[in-house]
Amino acid sequence: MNDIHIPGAPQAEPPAAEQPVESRVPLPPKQDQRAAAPVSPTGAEVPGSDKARAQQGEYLTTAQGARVRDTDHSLKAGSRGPVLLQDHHLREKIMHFDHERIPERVVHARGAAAHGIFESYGTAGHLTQAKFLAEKTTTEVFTRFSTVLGSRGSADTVRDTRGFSTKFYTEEGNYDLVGNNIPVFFIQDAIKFPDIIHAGKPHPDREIPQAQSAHDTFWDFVSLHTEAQHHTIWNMSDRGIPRSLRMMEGFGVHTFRLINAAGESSLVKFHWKPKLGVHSITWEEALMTNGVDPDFHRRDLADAIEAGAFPEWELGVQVFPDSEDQMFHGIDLLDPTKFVPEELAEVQMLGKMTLNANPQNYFAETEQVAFHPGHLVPGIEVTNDPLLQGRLFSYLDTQITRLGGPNFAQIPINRPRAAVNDMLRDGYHQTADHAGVAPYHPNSFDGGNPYPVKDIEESASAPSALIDFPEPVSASVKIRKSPQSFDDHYTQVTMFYRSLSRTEQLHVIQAYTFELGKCYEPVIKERQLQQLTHIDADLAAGVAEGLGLPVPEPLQAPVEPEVLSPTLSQLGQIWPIEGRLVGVVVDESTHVSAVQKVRKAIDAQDMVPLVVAPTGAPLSDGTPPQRTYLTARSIEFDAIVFLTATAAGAAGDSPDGDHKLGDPTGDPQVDPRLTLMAAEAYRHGKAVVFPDGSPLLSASGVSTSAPGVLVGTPEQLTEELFTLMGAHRAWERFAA
Ligand code: HDE
Repeated sequence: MNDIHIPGAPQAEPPAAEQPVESRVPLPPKQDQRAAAPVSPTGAEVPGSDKARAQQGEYLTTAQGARVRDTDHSLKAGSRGPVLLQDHHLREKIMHFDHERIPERVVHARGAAAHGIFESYGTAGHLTQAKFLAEKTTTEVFTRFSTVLGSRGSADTVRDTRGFSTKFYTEEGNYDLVGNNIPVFFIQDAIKFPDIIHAGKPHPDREIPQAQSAHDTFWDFVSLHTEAQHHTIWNMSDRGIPRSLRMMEGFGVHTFRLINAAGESSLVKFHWKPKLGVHSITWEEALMTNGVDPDFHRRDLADAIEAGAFPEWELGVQVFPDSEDQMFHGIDLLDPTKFVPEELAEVQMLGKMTLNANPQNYFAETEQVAFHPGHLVPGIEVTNDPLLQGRLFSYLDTQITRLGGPNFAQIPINRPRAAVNDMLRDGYHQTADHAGVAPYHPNSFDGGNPYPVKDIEESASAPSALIDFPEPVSASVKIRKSPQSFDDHYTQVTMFYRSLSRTEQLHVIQAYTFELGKCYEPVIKERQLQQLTHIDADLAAGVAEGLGLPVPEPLQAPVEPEVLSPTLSQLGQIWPIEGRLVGVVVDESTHVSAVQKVRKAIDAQDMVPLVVAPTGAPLSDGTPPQRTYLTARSIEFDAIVFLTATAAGAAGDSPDGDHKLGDPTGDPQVDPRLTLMAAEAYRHGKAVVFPDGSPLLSASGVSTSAPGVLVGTPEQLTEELFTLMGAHRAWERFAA
């Protein structure tokens, strides 16, 4: 019964059991994968080059193309003799291997990416002349998601901000929207970026902890540098532990300027809205996931795309008049620690992004992609946000070290689909073979080419070109200072906390308590508690109680926010469930017909059923289990259907083979691994289905009357299960 495609197969064709001994045409790439587009370093289309640039040959060669007879033995003076220096193949192979790694990104090192398309609704013409937004067009994109603090090999479900960067390969040049899943930032001025990152990264002496903010230096910085409190509370909220990269919002964070064909300017903030809604996991689940499946988000994205459940986001903007003071409802639009609640300015949708292909090669695409907020197209401009201004320097500069020189725009994934006539020449890793003798302007040798637009056309019909918007700059003095309007560090933090549901507020309290509980220095905890008293008394009291510390007297009382923003809450709606994972747990007593019925019902919802069986042996109809009681853990599943009438383990299983079996609690007749799975899914708020009278219920202590617990004939309960899953979790299970 292999009728349901389970994502995650490593190859297009299963490998042969024996080592092949005849050369053959290489396997095609997997159906769900796509490489960077086959364009030349100067943006020209190169027919057929997609095939040509992959290694196609049936015979192993050296880097110079000479066929190799043997790659398993070095050339030696006799079979027991020393290795000969003349073995070019050996030296070339090892030399290249020695240099396979490049420096990881100093921030956002761990990432996962996908190719896709952006379809604009053609509704933005009144705002911008950028063609990919103003007209109804389709533009290819490449999107990379990331965590911020961890190294490239760190785990996915850490508590952190997520990067959300999209490269639009527009006909007017590449446009990069380099954002995060949180709409505000830690700092107001780029000059503080090394400080916040040094504070968040592992301690320089022992290089721990990895990929975490739960340590003294992070809390030292944010409790002293109070503008960081806003971003920090978002991190402490459920936004810091997303269920999936597919279930995150994205934000441009800064205010940008759009300019329309009439030269009129508007200020905007960019938003990505996920079709699947914004969802998170619980903190305990996140911690477990980091051990059980550190690649959880990366796998989830790739599997969903492979399964055809293509993730989608709508791109929208909040629009503000480009007024002289650049304020909106008292919010300074140049302050990146503030956002504008959607209740004050609705998000106007401009188009939709669909991620529909996985990268063909992680290094070539996901690792080598180079984003930059300064990669703009005509009609999109930056503002004077001091954080954004600093970024405009950093992203070019960082690639010199990371990608080894100034020609990183020529790496296939970074190549524009527009003609490139940049007159930039030579340098490390130059792959273009430039013709002409006059790479300078003006010239009279190469026919004067290439021309800046202004030198040949000044008319309205001139080709589009980047715009330097003539924004007035008031007479001023050189000064190292932020404007006074950047001074309020707490009101929006209070607004954020009070806009959350009680369930979410309790998660925030738990998160602060956990993180501060991991700090060693009492003064750090006390100082941060003091900060919390400026945000909300209930929050400060909750955290102080968990830490066992007295609540400090607030130095300034929290300011009652003028508006709350209920759209900040993730709870209370029903969302699509496609691409989610459902565990289907079987035991010796399970009828295969029930398994097939449940699998089909799940598959029909574009979700993935993963069969969990006592061992890896196929079921009686040949269906292969995807997990066993040994390999499965509840964290992988959004919901679990137990088809286990007895829930007894397989004969002969012993704690020597799986220590989970040695759990002395529960019912001795029930396999402790199923008890554990049921109890975990229950306490993580997941929907769970049990057969009538299953001893698993009492063994795991799950109450049949609890919200989200379904008991009966599992095959008949799938519709009810799917409805529950649409709400993501049964949070009301824990309502006080
Ligand atoms: Fe970045 N950031 N950043 N950042 N950032 C980088 O660029 C930097 C900031 C963001 O998937 C680096 O190519 C400075 C805000 C994302 O490849 C580096 C400042 C936002 C990514 C850099 C900021 C971001 C980066 C490291 C303060 C959200 C990953 C490697 C002024 C709006 C992009 C690289 C990818 C990456 C510098 C602040 C988002 C060092 C100096 C605010 C999503 O250049």
